[in-house]
Amino acid sequence: MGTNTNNSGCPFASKAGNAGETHQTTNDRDATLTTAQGAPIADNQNWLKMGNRGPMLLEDHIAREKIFHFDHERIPERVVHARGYAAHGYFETYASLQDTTCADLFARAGEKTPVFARFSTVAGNKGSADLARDVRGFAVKFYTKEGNWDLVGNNIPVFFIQDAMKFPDLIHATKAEPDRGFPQAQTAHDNFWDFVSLTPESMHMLTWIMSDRTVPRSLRFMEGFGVHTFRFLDKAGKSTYVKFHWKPKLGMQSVLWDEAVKINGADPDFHRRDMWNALGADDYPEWELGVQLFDEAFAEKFDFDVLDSTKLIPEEEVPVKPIGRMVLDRQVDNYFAETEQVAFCTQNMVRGIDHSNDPLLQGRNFSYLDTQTKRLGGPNFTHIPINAPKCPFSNFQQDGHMAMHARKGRVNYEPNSWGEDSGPRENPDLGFQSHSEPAQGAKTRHRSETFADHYSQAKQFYKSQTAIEQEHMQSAFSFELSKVKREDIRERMIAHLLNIDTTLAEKVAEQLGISELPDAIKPAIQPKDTLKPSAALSILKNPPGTFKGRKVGVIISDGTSAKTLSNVKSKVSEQGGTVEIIANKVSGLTLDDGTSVNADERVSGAPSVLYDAVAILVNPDKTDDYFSMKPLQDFVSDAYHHMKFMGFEKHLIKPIEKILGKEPSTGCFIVNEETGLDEFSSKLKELRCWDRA
Ligand code: HDE
Repeated sequence: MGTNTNNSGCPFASKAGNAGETHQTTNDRDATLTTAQGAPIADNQNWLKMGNRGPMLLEDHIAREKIFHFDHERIPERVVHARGYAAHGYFETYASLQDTTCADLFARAGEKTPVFARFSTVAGNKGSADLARDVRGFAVKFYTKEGNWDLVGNNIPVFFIQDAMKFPDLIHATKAEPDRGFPQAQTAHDNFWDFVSLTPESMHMLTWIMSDRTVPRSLRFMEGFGVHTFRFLDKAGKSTYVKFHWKPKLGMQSVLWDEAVKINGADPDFHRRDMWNALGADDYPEWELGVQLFDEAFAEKFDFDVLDSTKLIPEEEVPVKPIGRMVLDRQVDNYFAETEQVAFCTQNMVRGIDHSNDPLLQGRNFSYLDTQTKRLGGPNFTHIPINAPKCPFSNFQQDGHMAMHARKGRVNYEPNSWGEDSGPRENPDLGFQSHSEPAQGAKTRHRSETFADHYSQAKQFYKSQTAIEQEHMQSAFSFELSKVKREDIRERMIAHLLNIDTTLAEKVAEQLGISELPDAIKPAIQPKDTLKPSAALSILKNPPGTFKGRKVGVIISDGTSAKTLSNVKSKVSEQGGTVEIIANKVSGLTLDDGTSVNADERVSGAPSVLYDAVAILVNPDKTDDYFSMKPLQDFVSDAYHHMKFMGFEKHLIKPIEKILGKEPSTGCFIVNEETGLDEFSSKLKELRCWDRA
């Protein structure tokens, strides 16, 4: 391919516009730019004109085709979960589950099934920031040998509502208010809190979304849940109830709210960048898939209705049994083709897995197919490669928009009697079987009484958190409700919180300035005080015990000790983490031994909220320059107040003290070439120095 300016050698250059514009030309047919019809294009810079200065001619079919296609580049974004990020990988089965399910993907130990996993926020539009306080979608498409199975879950095990009928209201109330078109990606507004405070079944979910679960540090550090109760069916049709759990191998971790707010400004793509970089560095995220299995007898005895999606089954009551692992090991080739066009559907089921009568799940089974048809423009979205099964498939469906698979021959129906060319047939042995559940009753729009307890598990969730996590929840409720302008809505919420935990209600009321507590809302049925705290519900009670996948931000300057820098890098790497270099310029830094290094970021572009821990190795000669920079002062102050482990050289104590207004102490380490680094690096796996709080 040749690069010619329009004044030098390109045959069309003389006709072209601005001097200095670049025409990249070729003589190779295979490398030739063509129209969508395959016709070679000679000039991709200039619309056909009458004379050099116009007018432009509508007859230019090449320019019109280009612009027409551009005009149609967008498809409707998802109504919910618009902002998402996805990756390819595989699921590996640990052991045969054939005694419980005949699902083929679980039939053989070591079997690997390709997967595509998409993580998302719910409320924001496609361009919103990653660190919104929000539930994260956790959707996995398994391309099994017996068809696609989609497990379309969230990173929270319960949901806001019990019945699909209420979903449009929930989402309308959550998203931007219709008159003003804001707020974006936030529940901190009147409509949301008005709706949920009139919807007691939301209370359990509210405690989760006001917890640290909704500000994950990385998509790689969060759990996932199928939420609903599903069924496993064995070959004989015997049913076992199942709840699905994804457990991240790197453990759970969240950011503080103050960090989330600042990350959204500093790097709105924080989560997707983290995932992209991890995959690019062959640091593959991994989750274990676990199941809680139980039978009808347990379901009958359990305190709550297992068909109610606002309830969970504590792991202490039914342990999560690991059945396989998912490894994500490949970035997408094209974001639109894969991440945007992937069409998850809860009704994509395979033999051996079945729905339960959960009224939320059954409503979803209608919604997803409907939404994909609208979003992707017709019923043939399964022909798009990311949605197509990877196993053989064959049926008599035909035509429709963008049909890609056309059956050859005369037959497009069955039964038929066309012999060899007669097409596919039913297979009772391999085909999907529904659980043959007896059903009877009057048609009714009633909600079962077994769904009526809206507070007990909310109480249990709050009780299960550490004191730090409880404080975060109090602040989150106060933050959100302080953005609500109507006092009666705020008070209504306090009246609900009184049914969950008195201290929680009092603290939030105090932080909002409500001096007189309202009466508690009268519950439909009395909440239980007897549910035991469940450690599995807390993030901090389950520390990862590793720094793997995490990052230290290291500030250096000209003259920084090459040895100390290299030792910091190797110590962090021993802990499984990585280092990012930050300086006052991105290239041409010279260390004390004369070696030249580049930085990954400038100080002004890399606030400490982007890192899990920090080290500051600024040379004494450069200390005044660096410490007079406001971004550096914020870096230090935030790192300290966000309770990050900090390592710095001895001469930096004074300038740091000046910023903090006190001596840096707990969780701070004096490091140099020889000493301090072991102490600093061995602390990293604790992730945060909570003692400093
Ligand atoms: Fe969804 N949901 N949802 N949802 N949902 C969608 O489908 C819906 C619910 C979830 O990465 C939509 O493709 C209804 C629960 C995820 O592409 C839509 C109800 C859970 C994703 C839809 C629910 C989810 C969606 C929008 C109440 C957790 C993103 C675009 C009955 C278990 C999947 C689309 C992806 C997406 C409907 C409730 C998870 C409109 C009607 C509960 C992870 O079909």
